[in-house]
Amino acid sequence: MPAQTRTPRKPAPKTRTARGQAAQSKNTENPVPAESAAGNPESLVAYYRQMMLIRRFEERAARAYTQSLIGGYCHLNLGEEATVVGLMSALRPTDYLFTNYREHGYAISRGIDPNRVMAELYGRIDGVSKGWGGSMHMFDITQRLLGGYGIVGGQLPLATGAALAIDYRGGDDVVLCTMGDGTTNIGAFHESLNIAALWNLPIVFVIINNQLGMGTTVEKSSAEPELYKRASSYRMASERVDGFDPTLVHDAAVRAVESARSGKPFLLEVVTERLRGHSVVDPAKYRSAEEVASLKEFDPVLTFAEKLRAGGVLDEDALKKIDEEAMARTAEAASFAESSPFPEVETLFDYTYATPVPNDSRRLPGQPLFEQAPLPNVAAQQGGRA
Ligand SMILES: Cc1ncc(C[n+]2csc(CCOP(=O)(O)OP(=O)(O)O)c2C)c(N)n1
Repeated sequence: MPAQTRTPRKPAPKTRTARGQAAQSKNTENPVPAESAAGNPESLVAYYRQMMLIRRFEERAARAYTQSLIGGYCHLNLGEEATVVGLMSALRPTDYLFTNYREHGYAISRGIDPNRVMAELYGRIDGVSKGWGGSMHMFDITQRLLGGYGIVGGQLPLATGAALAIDYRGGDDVVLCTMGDGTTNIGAFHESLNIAALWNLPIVFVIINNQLGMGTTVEKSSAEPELYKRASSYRMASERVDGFDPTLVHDAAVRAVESARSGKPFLLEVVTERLRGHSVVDPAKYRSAEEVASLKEFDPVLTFAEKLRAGGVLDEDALKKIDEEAMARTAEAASFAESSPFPEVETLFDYTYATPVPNDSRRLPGQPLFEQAPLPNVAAQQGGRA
């Protein structure tokens, strides 16, 4: 089979949106009222500070991976900083968050100590998941981050179930569940949206449309590339928003969260761009040199800094200071991670099963514990071959 090649994308439009597509669109099937997108200077600076922290944190994570300080898979939010910060700023602390494996920035923006996020990447006991989850499986009940999932679409039915639990118990919390554009072609996407709409569950499904599922474009993989329109099949309200400006993302997320809180689930599509490969080990050869060069235009940290400078919110010195603080905070997180011990192998099963299971790879949950039964005789089952 010939190697799969990508159709070169059209030259970048000036509006920094999905190429050739409208930046902000609504599904008029079930519209919700619009709000002002204007941000006050303090929140603009807070957004920028968070974005810069995520940027420097992810760059440091990439470096640590190449130094073998981080193992396993590692997917970064580089290019998605405005999207992450805008979304997280719309949640109450008691709302719930489910994400895919690209979640470091969400964990930080949700309020989890960057030291613990970095320690998890390093696989150390002070990590968010005590070192057993790694990059893709962060879980922190205190901040209501319910994972971090490596199976594409795996988080959607679980998030829908969490929304059902909220509804069943009569609370007014909301679940926000993020996914990539590629995930909208997984069966669980359709099953989850269908049941959420039928049962009026308090959930916002968010498509982080970075326009690529590994190396495949949305246009090549989705018969309806305007992904927010898929909500129409379920008579669900939906909206597409420009993910390069945190204030636009924030306002759209507030509308979506309000809708969900009033019992109307919502599908929000945020159009963004990932600046590097699918994971840190992907050289992204499916991108042309021309496209790589054009990515600078889509860098939300640079473009938002320019907006703040032009609007007189921050001058050059203030911007530089925020960057230096982000670098120092990231360096602190890296040294914290490096000095944290690795977990003991004996604790491997402690966080895997709800019932106690001896840490013995020959046993399975449900098998009698300890002395009651002999271990399965693997050698005998294999006809005597050990
Ligand atoms: C069920 C399943 N199929 C395939 C994979 C391999 N896989 C990992 S990430 C990925 C692409 C997903 O792309 P998208 O949903 O757009 O998310 P993004 O990586 O852009 O955040 C695939 C196919 C997987 N992890 N799970």
